Amino acid sequence: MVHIHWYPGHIAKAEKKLKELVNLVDVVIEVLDARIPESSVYPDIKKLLGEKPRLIVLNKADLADEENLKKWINHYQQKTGFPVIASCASKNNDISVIVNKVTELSKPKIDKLVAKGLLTRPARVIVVGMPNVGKSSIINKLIRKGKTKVGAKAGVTRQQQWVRVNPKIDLLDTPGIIPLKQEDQARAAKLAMVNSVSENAYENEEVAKALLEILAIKYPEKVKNYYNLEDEISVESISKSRNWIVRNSEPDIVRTSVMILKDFRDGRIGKFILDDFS
Ligand SMILES: Nc1nc2c(ncn2[C@@H]2O[C@H](COP(=O)(O)OP(=O)(O)OP(=O)(O)O)[C@@H](O)[C@H]2O)c(=O)[nH]1
Ligand SMILES: [Mg+2]
Repeated sequence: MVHIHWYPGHIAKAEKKLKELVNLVDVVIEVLDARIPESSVYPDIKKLLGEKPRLIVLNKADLADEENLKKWINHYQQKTGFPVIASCASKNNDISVIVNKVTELSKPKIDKLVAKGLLTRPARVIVVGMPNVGKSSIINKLIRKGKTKVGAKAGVTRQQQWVRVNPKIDLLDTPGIIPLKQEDQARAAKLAMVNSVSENAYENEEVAKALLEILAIKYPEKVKNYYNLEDEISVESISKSRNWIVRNSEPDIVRTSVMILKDFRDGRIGKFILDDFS
């Protein structure tokens, strides 16, 4: 069993800060890790965002099982009613899709302002997500598209840096980092597998073992091929196949666990999705 240690005090603070940021915007870009489309969702996202329009971005799609990802995209579109897209840092064409979807999502709000007799203005947007899912990569791509920084806005409580992506979109230049609260330990373990959890919060050996247990059920052939395994998929068998042995002919579990996690995170073993539809 994997144990992930959270820090409740930090979580309460992070939640408050995130709420403040979300209050400044019209549209939220929610970034999830495509390898764990369910486990990278913030459990309290509905409470946090209310009815605020949301674009769901399944990032790191280059590391995810493509066929399965399509199913997840449909699933989330139906479940949430919001647009859902896949993206990855190495491609630039997904940025125009993000820009178009965000413009569409903000239109009702902007139209409402105009209907009230107010001046039209660009939609205000923030990118939120769990640690390490790729928020900064997406922000940077959007900013490169826009380039012009606009000053801190008047009338907001905190001085924030906004960037004009185009005449219709202002982006908050700070990612909203979702606090790492996850009471469900199985989901928390998956967050650790994709490197979304600080390394101090878990043991590599436990997380690597749990990862192999999932892969052995969902993608056994890929793991066997990559590590040249005959039959059994385990940290021990991989350690032996690599000939990583310590004193007394014991498999080097520590070193092998670190390697397995790195191989998985770098996409070397294959493209995977670890979650199941719930
Ligand atoms: N393979 C792959 N790696 C990605 C992708 N997007 C981001 N990364 C990598 O993932 C790591 C984290 O990306 P960031 O953009 O810094 O993520 P973040 O959400 O801003 O992270 P925090 O600010 O720490 O919460 C970096 O090493 C990126 O290079 C992607 O689409 N595919
Ligand atoms: Mg970042």
